[in-house]
Amino acid sequence: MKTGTFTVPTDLLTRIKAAQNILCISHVNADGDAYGSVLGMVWMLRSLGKRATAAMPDPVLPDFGFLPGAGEIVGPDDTADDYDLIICLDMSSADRMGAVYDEPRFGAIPLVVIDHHITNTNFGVANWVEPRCAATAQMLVVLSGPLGIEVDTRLAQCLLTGIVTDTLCFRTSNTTPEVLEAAMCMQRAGADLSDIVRQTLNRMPFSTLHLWSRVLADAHLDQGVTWVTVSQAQLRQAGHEGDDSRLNSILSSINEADMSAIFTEKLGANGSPAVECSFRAKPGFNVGELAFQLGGGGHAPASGCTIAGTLDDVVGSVVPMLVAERRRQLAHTGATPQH
Ligand SMILES: [Mn+2]
Repeated sequence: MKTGTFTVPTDLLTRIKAAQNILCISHVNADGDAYGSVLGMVWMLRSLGKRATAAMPDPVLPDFGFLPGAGEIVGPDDTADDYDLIICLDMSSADRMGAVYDEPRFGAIPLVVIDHHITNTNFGVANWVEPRCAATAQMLVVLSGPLGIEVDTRLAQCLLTGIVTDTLCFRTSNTTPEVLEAAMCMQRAGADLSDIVRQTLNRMPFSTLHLWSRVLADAHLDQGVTWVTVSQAQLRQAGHEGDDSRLNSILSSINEADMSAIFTEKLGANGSPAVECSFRAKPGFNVGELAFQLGGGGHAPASGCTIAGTLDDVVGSVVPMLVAERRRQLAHTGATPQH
């Protein structure tokens, strides 16, 4: 398996090899790479004879129930307190662990980070952050080399799912030859590519179609930025739960826009209004920095943040920032409009 392009930090390898009972955590609002990498890590550790537990802050989404081990993922109330290592996967900052990180019980346990987000805050005692990888699952394909792991079908299925979902099936601009090599290795090891694509990208409930029909009817386009809002009332009417990255794909395919945004109304922890912002940028443009400035994170082509306030307030302040940011990037970075 070719892993020469990337180097796994020695301190991370040493800690993983020494640990015997490991908690693997991924992030709130989990996506395919979160599930694929947290379960992949568990399968890797178990194949080395270690005890490993996968934990996620939110209940497992039914869409990812097909992943080997998905039924074993525990929530915040079902973790133990005798782990000797915590591995955080696909997480750019500690707060992304949500309620699953129980500081009083876990504060003294060494915590390491494996992630591909360029905005990672390096919050572990050992951090492997590799923004050249398109998915955390791709990093685990690399990690399987120095750990001496023979990839079986279960592990391959988990890791290829992370790669397929984060690259939208090899369509994102960060789909390098190394991504394809990692995917090829997983397919050779038994992962079912067409099944993964069908399970993750090529299916949706009718409630999604219903929601999109309402949301897209009120889509906006202004100076190269397109956006939609999703209210709690619209989600309720459509009987729709949670987020949908495919709506991002639709918006980011609009000819006349270089940047796009989805503003989803949320209720904050204390009942006060908040808005989840999800940004996309065409090649040559960058929405990662803006999300970071607004307290979120992500990459140049895709990023997000959550801002306190009503839908109207947040849209009213953030859309002008996107418009200004696009104009600045057109002027200073040589980015060219994509239309
Ligand atoms: Mn990822």
